[in-house]
Amino acid sequence: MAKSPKILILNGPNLNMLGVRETAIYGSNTLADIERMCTRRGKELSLAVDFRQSNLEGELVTWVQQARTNAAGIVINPGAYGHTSIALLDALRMADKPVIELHLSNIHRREAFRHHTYTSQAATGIICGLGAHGYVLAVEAMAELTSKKDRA
Ligand code: CA2
Repeated sequence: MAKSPKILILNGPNLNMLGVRETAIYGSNTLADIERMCTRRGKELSLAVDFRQSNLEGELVTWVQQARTNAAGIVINPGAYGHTSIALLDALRMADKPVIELHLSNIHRREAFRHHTYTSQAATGIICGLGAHGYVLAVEAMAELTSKKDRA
């Protein structure tokens, strides 16, 4: 049987705290709950899901670099690094893969400093404000985007 193509789902700083605090903004699902939702939907769509979180900018950059050769597409919730990190933007630009930027909250309804993200300049598409369900939508969009290109 053919191997399922893999998508990388990256989560930036503090997202390991989901479901513990600030549930009014980010919902009550934990990151482990969201990983299960993505893995399940991925299986239904014949996509393997590699789901990771880091609080370290450099580690996220390294994982994006590695995706050049070992993933068919990247979904990233960059957390606050989306608003600050040119390094992450550069890495995503180099990836040469479909990239979906995702935020649980609607960053455009929040403080002005959250309205701009550097990383969105490298994104094929952006999902925000739909909570944990946004991740499932991102997996579905990735199935479509990666079916059109060579898949890793
Ligand atoms: O809405 C999103 O997904 C964000 O990427 C979340 C980031 C925030 O800086 C972005 O502006 C929007 C923050 C993640 C922090 O997550 C926490 C979870 C629970 C408790 C505290 C923080």
